[in-house]
Amino acid sequence: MNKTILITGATSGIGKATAIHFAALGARLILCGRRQERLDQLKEELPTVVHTLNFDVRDKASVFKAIDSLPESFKNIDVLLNNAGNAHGLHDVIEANLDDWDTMIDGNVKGVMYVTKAILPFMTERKSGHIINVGSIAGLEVYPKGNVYCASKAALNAFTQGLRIDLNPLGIRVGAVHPGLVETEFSEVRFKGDINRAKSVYSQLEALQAEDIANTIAFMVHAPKHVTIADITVLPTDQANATVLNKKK
Ligand code: NDP
Ligand code: 8X3
Repeated sequence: MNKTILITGATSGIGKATAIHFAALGARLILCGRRQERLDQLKEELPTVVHTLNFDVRDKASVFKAIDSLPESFKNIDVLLNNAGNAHGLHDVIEANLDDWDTMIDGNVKGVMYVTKAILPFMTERKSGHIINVGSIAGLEVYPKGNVYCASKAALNAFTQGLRIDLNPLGIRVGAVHPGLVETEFSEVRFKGDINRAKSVYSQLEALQAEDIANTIAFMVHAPKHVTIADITVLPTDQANATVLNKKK
């Protein structure tokens, strides 16, 4: 596959599974995250050309510095996968922690904006490119105690639609995938390392695996150039919407 793909949040879960998927197809990968040891391990293990970038998407200066540091041979980015993000906490607005709110808005919303803005010139110059944002069912429906995480993904959904409008004259494709429950490190992060609570989110049902979303992203990327998959919502069969789950007793 003759494409250069930049993936944020490649050290875990959906981003890592997508990196593995495209590496097997021979794509050139730019893998981003904050855990350098995991980036190094992926670079060593993946059967393709990999360049790693270590930055926090919330840090505007670091984002632009990292993208600026890309070698010329990696600057023709064909696909940007804005995947980095997490939920932090699950509390009603009275109990919720303001630092968690800042982390989610800064990472899930502003982080995507910074990375997109830093990479856009490579796409606008060539009038070519594909941006895929990882939203969530949480951005389409609000659930109890989801307040700011849901707001962050709803904002990302609006940003995705705005990007598609603004980049339409340039032929740059923009789409979003909105997963339901995917068994990754997501809930471990949300519950601040409480592994048992994290596991219980995915117990008594068959959750999506990160590879399921990687396959969906690949479907979006492989669509012919005149086809934009604007939105895909992917749920486990055991999940009907943001709140209705078929948990087996
Ligand atoms: P993981 O926790 O497994 O992966 C999150 C990834 O994002 C990690 O690679 C992490 O890398 C990176 N990341 C998080 N914060 C930052 C930051 N501030 N700067 C740079 N990188 C960051 O979770 P998932 O794979 O599940 O999550 C990926 C995306 O999918 C997220 O946007 C999430 O909201 C979304 N999503 C997840 C669902 C789920 O049920 N799991 C469902 C719907 C959407 P590192 O820590 O190394 O920086
Ligand atoms: C992740 C899915 O339902 O845990 O975005 O918010 S959910």
